[in-house]
Amino acid sequence: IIAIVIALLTVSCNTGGSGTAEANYEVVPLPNEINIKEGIPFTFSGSTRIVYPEGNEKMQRNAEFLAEYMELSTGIKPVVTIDIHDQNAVILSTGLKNENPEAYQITVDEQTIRIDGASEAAVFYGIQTLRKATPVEKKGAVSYAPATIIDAPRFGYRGSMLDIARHFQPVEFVKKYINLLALHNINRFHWHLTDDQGWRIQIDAYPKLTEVGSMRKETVIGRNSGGYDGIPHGGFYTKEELKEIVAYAQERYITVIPEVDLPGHMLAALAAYPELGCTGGPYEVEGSWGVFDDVLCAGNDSTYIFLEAVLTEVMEIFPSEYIHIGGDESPKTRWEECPRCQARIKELGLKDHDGNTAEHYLQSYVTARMEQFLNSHGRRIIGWDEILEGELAPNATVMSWRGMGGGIEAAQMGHDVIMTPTTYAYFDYYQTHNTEEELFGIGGYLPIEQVYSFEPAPETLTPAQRRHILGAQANLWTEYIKTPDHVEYMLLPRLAAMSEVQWMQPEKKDYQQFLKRLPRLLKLYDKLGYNYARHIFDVQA
Ligand code: TNX
Repeated sequence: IIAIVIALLTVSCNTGGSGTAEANYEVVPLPNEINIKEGIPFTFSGSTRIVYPEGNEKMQRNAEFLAEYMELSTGIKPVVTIDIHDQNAVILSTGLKNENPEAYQITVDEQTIRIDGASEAAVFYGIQTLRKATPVEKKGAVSYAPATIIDAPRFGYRGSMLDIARHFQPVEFVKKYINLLALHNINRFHWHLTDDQGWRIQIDAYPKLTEVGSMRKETVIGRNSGGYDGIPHGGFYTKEELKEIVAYAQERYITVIPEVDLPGHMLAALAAYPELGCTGGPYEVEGSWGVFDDVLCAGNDSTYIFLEAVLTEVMEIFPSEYIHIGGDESPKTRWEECPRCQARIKELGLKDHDGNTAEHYLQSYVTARMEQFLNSHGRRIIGWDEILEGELAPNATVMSWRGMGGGIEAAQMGHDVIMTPTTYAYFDYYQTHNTEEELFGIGGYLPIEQVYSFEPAPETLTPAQRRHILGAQANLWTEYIKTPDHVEYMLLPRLAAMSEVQWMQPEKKDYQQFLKRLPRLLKLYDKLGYNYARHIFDVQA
């Protein structure tokens, strides 16, 4: 019944303020301002041209993206040109003056649609809006009501994290995933590339990382319960493939932020190079899930040589300012037992204090040392909120996942923060109370309405502290998620809700209105071949 109501609302919404025009500017995420004007609509047809400024390669690519999108939705592929047309044209320009580099404006009249952005990226978001406003169910010409749309994102960091360490995904799917981020105006792809269950990135200085560390063995029978599949999994990306993906994302104004999770979650690397662990091994690439005691040995000089070599190659592949160094869930058990770690603790003068043990401060030492190394190469670090334990590295950005507390504390200390708390942003949690879903969720319950209600910059912070909240991110861990289809299912449509959290001003957010806009986006998912949780509205009520 609810699905029918939503469908009816969509039909009636199609005219929502847009006269008789077919396009509907009320897309996801909803633009800041949509002013519909009186007058004759613009008609997109077989003779419409897309005009971009001469000599701007990015704008040419933007024009080609729009042409592709229009072809997919309408069956008409418009001509892309630098020739000036003031009739029957979609005109792209970077002429908008705005202090927000991602701000754009769309102006529609009978003759033209103009998309003016404050940057090429901004024009790209205008193109996404136009594309989502265009109906997909009919072939041929489309009419657009005269209007002015004024839009800019709330947050500069709009992220989505994908874990391909637990289950590897092919390059082609990673590209499809990047296109999905683009559709939701997401501009950061946090890529979790290493973990206990797999090392997925080619490193020339340490070839066994991928030779040994990229393949996990069949899970031992008996441990094989609660969703472990007992099947060996493997795969890694070559440098060429990684660079290709970085470029592919860049064309879509998405920065890839690589994560090398250290010093914990390192069993795949330890299996390849046992001398990096405190006990010397032997170790195995983990076949089950959890938090494991064997971590990089902070007492070994070889650990630091290893990390610097790995990060050097990571920097060669990934031009992003940020490198994510993980830092989460790193037990101190081995360090407590290890004479070399204890010697280093002594040498550094680390002591138990303020509720932290000397071993916590040893992890802070590892993090700060890596930060210093990356800073000296012009990069910055992000770490999970565990890096707050002990002493926070001086320039670190904190990714708050165990609730918002870590992020609030870091912002109060003047550090930048990305909010990604489990309660709103963990898309490995299930979406509905449905047996099958619960089986594949990692445990928690996260319905789309809760994602929508997420406020990343709490009022408890002062305005100056709130400015340290750079943005929000959805995280998809893939312990139980093997196939591309399943990845898409977990993301959609919750990513649509997250995109409104990331993009819209909070006072304009309205869950009921979002539900009315959503069905048209779902049609686009269908058209683009994305799988999504179709049934959530039937069950949720
Ligand atoms: C905690 S979130 C982890 C991951 C797991 C996830 C499962 C974080 C920094 N660490 O290793 O995959 O929980 O929800």
